Amino acid sequence: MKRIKILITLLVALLFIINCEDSTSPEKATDPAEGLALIGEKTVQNTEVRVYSDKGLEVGYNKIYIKVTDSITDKLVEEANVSISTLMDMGQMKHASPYENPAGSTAEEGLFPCAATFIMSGMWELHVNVHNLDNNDVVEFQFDVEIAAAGNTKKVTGTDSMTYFITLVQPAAAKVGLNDFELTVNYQKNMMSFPAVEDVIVKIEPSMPSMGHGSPNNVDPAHQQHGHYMGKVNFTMTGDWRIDLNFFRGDSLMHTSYDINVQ
Ligand SMILES: [Cu+2]
Repeated sequence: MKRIKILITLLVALLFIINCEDSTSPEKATDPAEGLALIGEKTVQNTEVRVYSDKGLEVGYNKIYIKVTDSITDKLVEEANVSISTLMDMGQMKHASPYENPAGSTAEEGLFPCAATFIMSGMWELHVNVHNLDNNDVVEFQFDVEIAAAGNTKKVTGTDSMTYFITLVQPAAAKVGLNDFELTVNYQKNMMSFPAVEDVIVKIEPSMPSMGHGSPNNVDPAHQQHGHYMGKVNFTMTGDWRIDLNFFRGDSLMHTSYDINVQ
């Protein structure tokens, strides 16, 4: 009996110690970029920038996370005006691509979220501009990044003769059943500007060409914000599916399709 009492006392003491250690441990115990892929890191003046993505960069929609650190104090900077831009130098000509900047000047869970839609594979420049509101540094970073080939972005000419870029964002890994379906739509205003298209009607039609059937309960992608369209796609069995997408602005504007293997 005495032994059990001692044991309980020890256990309570141990729990108390663990609790104490927890409450006094440094607040930045976990790296906000944990689990992300590091694309590049550079320091200019007293500001260090680290660029991350979910995995490597490829043709299509890439979420990009910018981590800003004061290189003198080694403290995370959570107040900054961060913006990115993209550039591909093809010799005779240069062009940019669609990209998205953080909504505000406060970091979200320690990082500044951006996105870049690379429209072709090869070497690109990723430019990051930071106005560090902690130390007032205004710095510009250039990262040379290699973009892997992938089939997520389609270049389509509309019936209005404009060039559009349609990018499949979701599903990243298609499964049997109802999947979230997300597209981005941009148009090429000029070589450096690819604004979001927010006013088109999208009709989705999945089918299994090898078996000659479609599926019920699909939801046409509707515009949310910044050229993102969200809907649902229903894959009723595994195998090779085709998703036909028709775009309308009044009259028919354009068509594209994606071939998706459902595991
Ligand atoms: Cu190019």
